Formats: sequence, C-alpha cells, structure tokens
Amino acid sequence: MQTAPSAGIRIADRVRDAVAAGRPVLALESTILTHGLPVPRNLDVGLETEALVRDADVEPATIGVIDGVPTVGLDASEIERLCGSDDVVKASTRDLPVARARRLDAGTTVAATAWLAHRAGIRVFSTGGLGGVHRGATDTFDESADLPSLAVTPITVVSAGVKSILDIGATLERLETLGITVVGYRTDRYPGFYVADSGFPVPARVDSPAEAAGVARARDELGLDSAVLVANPVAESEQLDPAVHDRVLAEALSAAAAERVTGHDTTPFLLDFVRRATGGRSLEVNLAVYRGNALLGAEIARGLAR
Ligand code: PSU
Ligand code: MN
Repeated sequence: MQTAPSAGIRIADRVRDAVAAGRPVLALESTILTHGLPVPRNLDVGLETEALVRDADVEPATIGVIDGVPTVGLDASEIERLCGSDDVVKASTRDLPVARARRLDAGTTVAATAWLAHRAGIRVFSTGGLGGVHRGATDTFDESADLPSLAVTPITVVSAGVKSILDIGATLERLETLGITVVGYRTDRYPGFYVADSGFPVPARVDSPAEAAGVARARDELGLDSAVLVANPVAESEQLDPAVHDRVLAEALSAAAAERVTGHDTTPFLLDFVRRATGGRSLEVNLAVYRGNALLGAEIARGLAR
C-alpha cells in the first residue's frame, strides 16, 4: 500500500509551511524533557530552547506523541502536557505502534525523533546526548536503537557526543560499522558530553556551520541514507570536573547493577543518579550543552536552507 510520506503523523501548520517554503527548521526531541530532566526544570528548558531557536530565525519543531499521534511541532501546551505528567512513556521507534494503538502520550528518543523529523522533511535535529552502546553490552546486547536508526535516516544530528555512562569506544566502533558519518565541530576529539574530550578521536572535523552543512549536502548528493552526526563539545570552562565525573560515574554504574536496572530504564536511572550525586552540577552542564547544540543546529539549518 502506498501511503503519503507523512501519513499517520501530525505536522503543525507552521512547520509544514516552513518546510514547504524552504525556510530553516530545527527538530528537537522530547525524551530529554520527559525522561532526561527533572520536573519542573524540564518545561523551562523545553520552552526556552524553542525561544532560542526562534530568535535565530529558525522554526523549532519539538517532536513527541500526544494521544498516540506522533506530532512534529508540539505547541506550548502540548510540551507542558508532556513535561508535567507521570503517565508519559519513553518511545523509541519500535514503541510508536503501541503508543498509537493505546493513545499514549510519549517523549520520543533520538531514534524516533530523527525518523519523524525526516518524514516531515526536516533536515537538522539537535539533541543533548545520543544513545549508544551500554557498558557490558557484550552480555546484555544493550545498544540504543538510536544507532541503527541513524544508519537509515538521512538527517543531520547535533549532539555533544555520548555520555560516559555508555561504552564510548564501542559506540564509535558501531557508528563506523553502521556507516554513520561523524564530524567533530571545531575539535579533533570525540566529546564525552559532560567533558569536552572522551579520550577518542573523531574521523573528521568541520570548523563552521557552513562546512557542516556542506557535508550534509554532499551526503544528499551521494544518495546515502545515513545520518551526519555533528559532535559539538561543551566548552572546557563549562565541563564537569573530570575527577568528580569519574567518581560519580563509578558510583552510578554500581548502583544500577545493585538495583538490577536494565533495558530502557537504564539511561534515565544513570542520568538521575549523576545529577543527584553532583548536587545538580551535571544538570547545569547538561543545559549548557543542550543550548549550545540548539544554537549550532539552528545555524546549520540556516546554512542548508540557503
Ligand atoms: N542521553 C542523554 N540524555 C537523554 C538521552 C540519552 O544524555 O535524555 C535519551 C535520548 O532521548 C536518547 C535516549 O535517544 O535517551 C536513548 O535511550 P535508549 O538507550 O533506551 O535507547
Ligand atoms: Mn537500551
């Protein structure tokens, strides 16, 4: 059965119009709001990030699921609804059919958001940290669906790398295997989210939004279906103290093991543990990183729209 590219998805008129007119649009995810940040800060972040993007003359499109309907371009009241309720689930791509059939509200992960954004014709997406390969994945097989999804979604994703709660080396190997293009933004080092340098190199670097847009355009010209990941490090002056980082990380990992946290609960559990154990400092870093990624994503979206 042939279906329209956006069948089953609700796209806000302002987003549809901007895409149709070739104006720049930036997709934003909602799991970062529903499962990555504490209430009520999550709502402020959701709305402030949209404002930041609008101030850069780019149309923001926060993506999530309302009453089962994947929605590209949530309005303020819908963002508020997702940020304020305990009944909101976390939806990666495979969860969308169940959410739809049961009319659930859901935050969408990077995997689901990227796919929905692409279906809506959006070319750039900013997030905080990507999902990746969990530590111990050789036993658990716990690798985020973000990775295989990005291999088949031709979009540009701005992130600050992956958090060191994951196995960063294994994540980079999987990105290579999956044929996903990775470039460092003004760096030769892959960032570790809370810290500017994860200890691993990036295969290539770009030094301007225009250069990042050029790589995305080249991907399109080549007809490749994979994502371009732009890894944007936190400023060294704003990063989490590496010594604090290493100590808290070890504690978080042993707490998760002791409490037998598994599956899609793992990432929210570890993030919350790190936030409490750093007295909220990790949260401030998280927000600085996310703002930076939204701003860079907006600039790349403008570069692509030109
Ligand atoms: N990493 C973060 N913050 C987050 C997430 C990841 O630092 O909020 C969220 C993103 O939405 C990401 C998802 O797509 O968690 C990955 O979850 P999983 O590992 O269950 O696929
Ligand atoms: Mn997982």
